[in-house]
Amino acid sequence: MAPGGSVPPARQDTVGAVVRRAVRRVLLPTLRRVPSPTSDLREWIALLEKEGELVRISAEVDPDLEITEIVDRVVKSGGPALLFENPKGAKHALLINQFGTEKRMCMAFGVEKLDDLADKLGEILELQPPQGLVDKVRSLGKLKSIADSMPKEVSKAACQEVVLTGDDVNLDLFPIQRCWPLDPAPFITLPAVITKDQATGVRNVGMYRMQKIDRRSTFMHWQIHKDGRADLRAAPDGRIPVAVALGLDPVTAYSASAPLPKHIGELMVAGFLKGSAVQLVKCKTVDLEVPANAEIVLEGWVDRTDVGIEGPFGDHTGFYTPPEEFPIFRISAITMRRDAIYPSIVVGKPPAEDEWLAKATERIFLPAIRMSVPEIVDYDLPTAGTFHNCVIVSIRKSFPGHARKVMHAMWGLGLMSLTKSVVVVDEHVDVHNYEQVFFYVCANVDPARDILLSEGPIDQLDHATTIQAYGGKIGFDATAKGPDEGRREWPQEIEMSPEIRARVDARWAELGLAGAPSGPDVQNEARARTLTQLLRR
Ligand SMILES: Cc1cc2nc3c(=O)[nH]c(=O)nc-3n(C[C@H](O)[C@H](O)[C@H](O)COP(=O)(O)O)c2cc1C
Ligand SMILES: [Mn+2]
Repeated sequence: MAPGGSVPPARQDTVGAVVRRAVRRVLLPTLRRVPSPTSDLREWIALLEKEGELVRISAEVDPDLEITEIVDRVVKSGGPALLFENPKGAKHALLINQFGTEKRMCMAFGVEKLDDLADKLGEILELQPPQGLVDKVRSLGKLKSIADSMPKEVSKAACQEVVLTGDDVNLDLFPIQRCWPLDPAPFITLPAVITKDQATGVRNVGMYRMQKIDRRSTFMHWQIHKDGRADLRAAPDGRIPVAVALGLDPVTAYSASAPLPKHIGELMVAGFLKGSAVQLVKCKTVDLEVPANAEIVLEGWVDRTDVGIEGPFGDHTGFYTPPEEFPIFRISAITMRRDAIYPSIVVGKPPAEDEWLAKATERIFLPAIRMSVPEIVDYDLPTAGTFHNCVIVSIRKSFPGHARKVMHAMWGLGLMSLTKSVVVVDEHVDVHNYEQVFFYVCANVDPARDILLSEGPIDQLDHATTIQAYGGKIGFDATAKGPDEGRREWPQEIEMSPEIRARVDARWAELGLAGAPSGPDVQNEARARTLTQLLRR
């Protein structure tokens, strides 16, 4: 390096680096600021429209099967949200496919990528006793954001502009879809169903399909492992009040589908993810509170002895779930906004719109899973595995049998316990790169040694098990095994040396191969991406 000159080269670099860092950290985020989560469905629709992510359809379209066929084509081609303004036979518009792409899911949460959600939650979960003043102030800020997330009660709400009771209660007002040809009736598919534990008063919110029976009643599809079902089971007099909120802001709607432990409030998590508390208003005919920003609210009762045969229903498993006994929801009031918009979703053979609800859950729950199983680096629930059929997990392996420990942990963790198969790989494997995972499963597994068969609770919707909701589990240990696990010497994986890679990188332009990938990693990544995209389309 030549000595002299007015500014020493090292100093110049440092100033340049500082400026570059400032631009990257301060200016760029301001320029491409992602909009914050929206406060209600109408603001969300306006945002979608502004961003070219929503198409209004004014032609009359039939909620009986026809909407499904249109939406299925749009979802599978990565198309926009749809607002059907004239559904046949109904008084209200229908919004669908609001969650159907990764981009819209990120818009809903006001993040650039879904992984940012994990970072946000991880910061809170990993709160440590603060060291020093700066740390204390930062921790206080985080604690305040939790306190500010608790739902708040308000006295007036748009969702009660119209109140219908008695004979005026009429589900025929809404464009409830019959989704698939063998469905016996229309189903409400995107509800936030609110109940309370009668003993503790703890509120639960869950998303459970509701088959329409008549103008004033539906089934309530509370599966046996779910919190809503537990609230009914525990009711001292066998009946509980129920409120159903339809047409929420997208984050609160998502929170109803989140598999949280029973004592953790879905609406608190929604408030935290939104950055503002969910506002609640008291119901008119039952002792419950509902999100004030809802478009439509159904109030009523469910009684353990008041049951009927629900289904079949074309489900997210890709099959029809067979008819089965479920409780009936008797509606005592419908409250709503004037010109309320009815929200819907169609599930079916994957990929469907619910894929991105599941992917949001996968990312949001990573830090929580790491709290119990810290050796987990990352995990992936393949869409084709319909949430509960398969989980791929990468671990920092540090003792014999470690992969099996993680399999058992997954089978013991909340609703993850329902998963049928667990694939465990080493930390350097990209769990989202299915081709890479397949390589390690094929290469590293000795089927006589590395497969763990077990049994346990299985998702109630699973049709493959002999007994409903109980069956087999399989674990694949695709990690490297060495002498510490009593195996012969494990071979080394092939890798080019860093020096040669750097040399070829430096010479790439000279070779006249410009435009081609400049190294094996880039190459593999590019191939993996196309494969993942194919799987997701
Ligand atoms: C679109 C959609 C439909 C769903 N339908 C049902 C259903 O009919 N019954 C059910 O038990 N779970 C259903 N789920 C899953 C539950 O919403 C999920 O397990 C949630 O954690 C339940 O809340 P809980 O844990 O408070 O019971 C559905 C999820 C989605 C995304
Ligand atoms: Mn719950």
